[in-house]
Amino acid sequence: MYVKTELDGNCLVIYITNPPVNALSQAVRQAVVDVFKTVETNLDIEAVILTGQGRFFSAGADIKEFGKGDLLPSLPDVLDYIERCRLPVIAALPGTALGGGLEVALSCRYRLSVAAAKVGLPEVNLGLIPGAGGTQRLPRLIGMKKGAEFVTSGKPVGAKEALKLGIIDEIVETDLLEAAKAFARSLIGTTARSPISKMGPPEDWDKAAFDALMAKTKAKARGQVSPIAALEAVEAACTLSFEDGLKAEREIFKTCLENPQRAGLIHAFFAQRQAKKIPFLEAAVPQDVKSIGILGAGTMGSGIAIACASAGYDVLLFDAHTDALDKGITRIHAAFDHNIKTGRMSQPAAHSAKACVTPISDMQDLADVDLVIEAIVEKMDVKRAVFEQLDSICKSDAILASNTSYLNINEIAAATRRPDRVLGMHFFSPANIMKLLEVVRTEKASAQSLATAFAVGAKLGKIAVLSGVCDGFIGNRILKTYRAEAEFLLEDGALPQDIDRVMREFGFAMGPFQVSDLAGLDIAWHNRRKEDSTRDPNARYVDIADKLYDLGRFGQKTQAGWYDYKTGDRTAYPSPLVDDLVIAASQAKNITRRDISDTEILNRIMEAMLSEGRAILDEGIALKASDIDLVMIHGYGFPKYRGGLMFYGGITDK
Ligand code: T1G
Repeated sequence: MYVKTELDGNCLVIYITNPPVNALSQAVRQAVVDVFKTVETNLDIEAVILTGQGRFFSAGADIKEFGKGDLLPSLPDVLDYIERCRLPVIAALPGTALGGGLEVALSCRYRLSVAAAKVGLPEVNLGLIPGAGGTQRLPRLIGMKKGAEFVTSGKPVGAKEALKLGIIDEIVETDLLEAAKAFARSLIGTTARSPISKMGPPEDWDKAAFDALMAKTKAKARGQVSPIAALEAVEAACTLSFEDGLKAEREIFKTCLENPQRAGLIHAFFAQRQAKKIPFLEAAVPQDVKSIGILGAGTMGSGIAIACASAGYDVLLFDAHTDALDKGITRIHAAFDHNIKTGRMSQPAAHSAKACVTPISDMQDLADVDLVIEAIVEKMDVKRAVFEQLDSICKSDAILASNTSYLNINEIAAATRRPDRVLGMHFFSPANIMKLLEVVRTEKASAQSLATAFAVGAKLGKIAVLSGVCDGFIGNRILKTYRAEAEFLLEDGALPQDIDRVMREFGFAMGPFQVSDLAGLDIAWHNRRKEDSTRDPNARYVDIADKLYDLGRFGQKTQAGWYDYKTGDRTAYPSPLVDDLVIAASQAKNITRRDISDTEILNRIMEAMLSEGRAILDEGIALKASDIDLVMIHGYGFPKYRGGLMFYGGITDK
């Protein structure tokens, strides 16, 4: 099929038909070219509309084809047929047009869309740039600045914004195709407007502004190539003829195609869609969840409440301490007010989300909630007691989830008479921002309970990954090895600022010691004390962080930790005191310090994490290597363009 056509009198409607998203595969491209060849010869056709079957116009090129060589006709070839057609082609967008999908629409003479349509050029998210004229046509249509923003951010805009920018010509509130046919017929016998390719270069071209934008983009890219490449293509649109600009774009596109970052980012794209495909959950029907009880109004609990209320759930926020509850509600309202200020949320949306959150101080009020998410103190005895209470308060089919970051949820489940409905939903702070959610599968959790947690995670806009029960589940367990190896490297000869620099150059936003200073050395110290009784006495233990704690150096909060800080300045300054402490620690263990290369730093840290990732796979804690990649990317800042920890280590799902 790939393309369906309908001749309504003198008007030909061409439907791109490649479910589920009308990806522009080679077969689709060939079919479109074939149709346009007939348009050239069939003179009964006096108007042409190009649209998409279903809820998408097109999600762009078929991502599965990348890396498989040139499959002709190329998309630019297809756009040539559309743009050179003897009749002006009208694009009718029944929904989203992304990447090559928008490029197809831009090669049409006019663009009509439904109000719900979105348009964007997300190629940079795949390590690519628009490769079919998007970087040349869009800046001509909407200007250099707006065009550059489109291609470097990869963010789509809605129909209203697209209309304002001039990307679409009309938002149709009635029947899209009827309106498009009427529009197309109105052009018969008239001189339609010139194609975008005949428009002059962007009128707002400004070399200085462009250079400033390039500098900003480079700083933000943290080693990712595609946003910078996309800007270079936009510069070609501003300084070269359309034909030469198209050639420049194609060369830049091919360079990105060959860059390993493209494979990494596309791996991460498909990994995200594979994570929710869990064989033993396929037949499970998630329970309906409308109301969620959240226990604990601290940072995590209020963050989870913000996420749930933003998704439209009714939220009962419980805390045993009134002042904590008040603080939690204040934090929640402040977050929604901030969302209004930053334009993340409309005023009505933020106000209705605020109204979804009801503070309660009596657990009995949780009797009718569909799901409880517990986010109280990380103490097993307290959690077990609370779950026992919940078990007697909540309705029999309510699911009870713990947000614990490492405690054994099987033990928590054992405190209830409903272990089939007890599981983990491990959010990452700040829970209303971080995308990752580890759904922790206890021994007795039912498929329906797990499917319900995944469904809630999807509605929250989270990337949910299934984890088994172990200390630290997937992410924190790997993070522990990362931190341990970093501290071994300190004793062996490196300094915190060396290690952090290497990890930032690899693509992390921050190195492990900067992260520690942000998270608080006191929290980590308390966690280590809890492990003292069970720690293997023969395991290598580095006590430098303990010494920092003893000195009251808890990190940014005390303006001193692994680094020194100045008031009002979050810059991490290497600390001579810490360097001395590190050197003394090596001496105390008779370790002869040596120069450690950047390569050794990176390889030892990566190998420590990979070894733990392999163990997590072998133990079945994670179902797939790509799940581990998602956890490290979306929970711990592993650079997405490297595809994630396991992909970087050459370990992929069979
Ligand atoms: N190619 C191939 N498969 C795709 C696809 C694509 N472009 N987009 C989605 N899919 C699959 C996806 O893997 C999943 O498969 C199913 O469709 C539903 O997707 C030349 C070079 C459109 C917003 O980057 O952002 O054009 O798991 O679960 O949540 O210049 O899909 O069912 O087997 O995500 O409703 C640029 C990528 C390509 C858009 C829909 N385009 N897609 O979200 O469904 S490069 C993109 C998305 C390009 C040109 C350049 C989203 C969506 P399965 P889904 P959704």
